[in-house]
Parts: sequence; C-alpha cells; structure tokens
Amino acid sequence: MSDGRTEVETSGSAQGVEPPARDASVPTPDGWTQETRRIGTATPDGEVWKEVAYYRHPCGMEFVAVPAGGFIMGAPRDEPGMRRSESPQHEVRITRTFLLGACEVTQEQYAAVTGQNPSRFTAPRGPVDSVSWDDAAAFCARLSEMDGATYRLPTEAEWEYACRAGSTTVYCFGDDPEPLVDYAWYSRNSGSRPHEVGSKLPNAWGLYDMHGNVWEWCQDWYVDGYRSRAPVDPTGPASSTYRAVRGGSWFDYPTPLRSAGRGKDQPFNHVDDHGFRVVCELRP
Ligand SMILES: [Ca+2]
Repeated sequence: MSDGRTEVETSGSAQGVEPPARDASVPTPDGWTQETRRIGTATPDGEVWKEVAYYRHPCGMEFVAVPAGGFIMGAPRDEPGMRRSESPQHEVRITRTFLLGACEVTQEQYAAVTGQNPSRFTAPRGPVDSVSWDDAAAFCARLSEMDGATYRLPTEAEWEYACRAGSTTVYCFGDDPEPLVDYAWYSRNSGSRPHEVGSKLPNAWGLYDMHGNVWEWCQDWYVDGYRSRAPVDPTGPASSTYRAVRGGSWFDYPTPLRSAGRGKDQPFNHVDDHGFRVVCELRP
C-alpha cells in the first residue's frame, strides 16, 4: 500500500522492535501474521489518524477485522443520483465480526491460488479483472480447501457496512464527490484502466478502493430494492438472474461509486471492470 499517508507502526525489524501482540479476539487461521499500521483518512467529521490491525494470509492478501454492529443500508430519497433499487433505507445488524480483504484481490494473488490470470489489464499488483462471479466463488472455495477456514464473497450488507465504515453520507468521506480523486480510481483520474490496489486513501476502517477501481462481486443474488429483506445478517433473495456488484469502477462517473450504489451482472460474465474482495469468516 503506497498512499503516502500510511506508516508502519511496528516492523519487527532489526531494531529489535517486536510486532504488536496478536489480538486474541481475532482468531485467524494458522500461518497468518498481523501488523498494525497508522493510517490517515478523512471522515465526514474531519481528518482522522488511527491504528488499524492488518491480518495477512500466507498468499499475501491482507484483511481487516470488521466489527459486528448496525447501520442504515440504502440511500435516502433525496440523495443525488439515488436509484429506487437502493431503497427503502432500512436498519441492518451484522451480528459477527468478520475479516474483509483490505484491498481487491490482486492478479498475483489470484494467480498464486488458481494458476491463472484472466485480466485484460495485466499488472501483478493490479486488481484481477474479467473474473466472473463463478470464478470468484471458485477462488474462495479453493482458499477454503487450503487451510480449512471459510472464505466467501461479502454479502451486500457486509460490503455496504464496511464501505460506510460508520459514515451515513453519500461517500465514506462525506457528501461532496470532489475528494473522490483522493480515494478512488474512476473516470476522472483512471486513464480508462484500473490501478494498483491500495494506492489511494483508505476509509476509516482501513479498507482501500471500496469506491472505484473495479466493481466487486458480492455473494448475494440481486433483486431491485430492499422490500422484505431480513434485518439481521441479510443474504439477499434465494435466487435470481443476476449477482450483485458494488462500488463502481475506473470506468464510472461518481454516481455509481456511492456507498449505497448497486450494480448487477450475470454470474458467468467476464467483465473488464469487475473484480472482487474476500471475506474470511471468524470462528465463533
Ligand atoms: Ca472497488
């Protein structure tokens, strides 16, 4: 991660500094390591500097522990660009802390697990693109076989909860799209291509590229609107034609990048601005 405002808090390096004590409340699988970093970002309440623990999978993917909690999912009626598919706003509770990829899965990580790289925009540290939902699900299944933990795509509720990181505004940093240039790769600054993951500012929970770079496949089947949706750990409809994607991409104008913004695609489609990030479930 090279956003220029991230400092490694402790390195365990030759100076004799020990890494921070492993957080026993986050029981990661064997072989993982943990590092605490100081990140700088902005929230609707102002600039924030804070320490975030990053948990590293042996294949190099880094995760953040997203705490159990509640939030308001969806967009208010008066949000500019709001679409009916993002309504009604409703309270959601996430009852279990989970690990979420700090970044989109990169091409080198994808290749390390699958032996393949389907991306159109080849770059080892770039997000894997042109992966279908089926590919992404297979990647998670493969990871699960490797160490016995459960890996999967985030639900839409988990994704939006993590994207907002406590905010209730249009974007994780506020309502004005102007600062998006500091947080996201999108039509204004991307040069019509994705970029190295983690090279913009993170949100308040230390997650990168939730807005922009590549759309991210979610676990849920897609349905327009949130009527009759469960308020606790919602997982979407039992079946549909489409899977949900979130966050917008290098191709998009700001509107699809909104925290509440939703997209959809057929699960077998390979699209050059679609990628994904991964959840690792924590054992109770
Ligand atoms: Ca993204």
